[in-house]
Amino acid sequence: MTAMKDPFRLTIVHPCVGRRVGMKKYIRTWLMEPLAPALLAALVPEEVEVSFYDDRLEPIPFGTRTDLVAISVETYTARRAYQIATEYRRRGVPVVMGGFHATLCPDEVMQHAESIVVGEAEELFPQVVDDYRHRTPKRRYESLGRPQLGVKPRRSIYEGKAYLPIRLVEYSRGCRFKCDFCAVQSFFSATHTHQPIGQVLSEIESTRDRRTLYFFIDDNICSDLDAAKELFRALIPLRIRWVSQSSINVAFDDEAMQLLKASGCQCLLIGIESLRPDALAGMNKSFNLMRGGPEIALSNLRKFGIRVYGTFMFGYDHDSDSSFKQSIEFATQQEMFIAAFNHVTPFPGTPLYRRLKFEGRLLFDAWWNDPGYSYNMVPFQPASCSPEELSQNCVRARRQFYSIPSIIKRAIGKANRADLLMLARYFIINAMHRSDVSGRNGLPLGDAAWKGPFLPIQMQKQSLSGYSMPIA
Ligand code: B12
Ligand code: SF4
Repeated sequence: MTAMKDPFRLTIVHPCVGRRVGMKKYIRTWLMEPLAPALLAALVPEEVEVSFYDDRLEPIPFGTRTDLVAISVETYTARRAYQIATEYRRRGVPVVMGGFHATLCPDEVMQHAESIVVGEAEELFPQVVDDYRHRTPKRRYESLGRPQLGVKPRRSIYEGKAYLPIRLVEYSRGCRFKCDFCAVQSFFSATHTHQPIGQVLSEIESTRDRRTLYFFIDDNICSDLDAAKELFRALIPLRIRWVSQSSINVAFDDEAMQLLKASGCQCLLIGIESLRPDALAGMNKSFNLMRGGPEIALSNLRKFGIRVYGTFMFGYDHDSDSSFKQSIEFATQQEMFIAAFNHVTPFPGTPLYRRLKFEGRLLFDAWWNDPGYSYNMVPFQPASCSPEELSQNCVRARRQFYSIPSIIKRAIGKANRADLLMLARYFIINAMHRSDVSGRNGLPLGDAAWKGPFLPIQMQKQSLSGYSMPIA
């Protein structure tokens, strides 16, 4: 009898943004099934044993034997990702990191992982795993172009985890616009690609049950309006309910609006950002003023019964105190289903970040990795107020918008109370966002109970697990 060959073990970890000491539950509205880990799991050969831990929902068993750990890193989750990587690397397990932050801030991320992947995983991750299996890993893997989309996520990795009842699917990635604050345009170099519609339909067919609400996580599902219409047409016979994110231009195309409605679109997140033309110009988003601007766009969306999740951003140089009042009033009058009121965030790799750095206005070397930084702190010097005022005004705006009188007022909106079930959903979702206002405020980045220091790559005397690893 021959002994069974030991399988290669891959552990995928999805980090949380952060955790207060003793915090029992994570931010409820963020708890959706993460797509990247399911895609990574789908990209490895069957004989590789895959485990998945979602740091937002469960403890990570660092002591369990594994050969390689793969971690997605976003800017807000970078600090926690480095803590998790340190735990594994202290135990001699190599770590590979990828995702937005790894792509936009590769030099920093390389200090915390044996290997990094810059760009999308589809063409590179199989190579990474293969190289680790053959003990010939590289420090950096980088894609030169955009991959073919359409890998079917391995959703079985979500089993037993208590996510919100929303199914994340994707049609396209990227966006053709170049808003100066947006990490998406930096990550995808303002390109937009989509997968074959047949693939999307089969993914929906294979994951649906009667109550499924689909979230097309496309950064801007209407970046290419013709391609979007093609998708909407194909969705009609499926009779599903779905939500997504879109630029405002869709509201001025009646054919697209009819197709949206007919295909089951329930709500679109629209980046209104600001009602001030000078602020919009500053962020390279003047297209929001097209054909009469947001007021006309939103009234057309209402006409077709499409609910709106409006997002606003404050702290551009032309903003003033009145911007908050004006935006809250606008969001309420426009009967927005939900809305977000955030301060401008300089994400590394964006034109905004470079500008603020050049102007000497960044208050931290790397706010996302600073133990003194927490969620809602403004990491730059605004032009017309203090960072603290800007942060407090954002929190106040959220409290006002999610106050009981405002929730009741907006419930009167025809689309929000389309039927009793929708009205119930409206109240539940608004209540969740209301409670998250305090939950998110001051949330530390990283686990506050974790004891450092990080284990940067240079500190390793020897390569881990016998790998021959070039040290940068
Ligand atoms: C859906 C979504 C959400 C959902 C949550 C989804 C979830 N599962 O929990 C909600 C609405 C709750 C949300 C919340 C937030 N989000 Co969000 N979100 C998205 C969105 C639109 C899609 C994410 C997704 O599933 N993408 C599809 C997957 C397949 O793509 P991907 O994750 O990039 O992975 C690919 C590559 O990056 C790479 N990759 C990723 N990980 C790894 C790991 C390894 C090892 C390898 C090899 C490769 C690799 O391969 C993958 C396949 O090619 C993205 C935009 C985007 N394009 O990704 C923003 C985005 C990730 N979010 C962002 C932000 C800022 C937030 C918030 C902080 C917002 C806020 N202020 O509250 C919170 C943080 C929540 C948290 N992290 O806990 C930013 C992050 C920017 C940055 N520089 O990091 C993005 C990019 C949006 C933007 N316009 O800038 N978000
Ligand atoms: S339209 Fe949206 S996704 Fe596109 S660049 Fe602007 S903010 Fe980013």
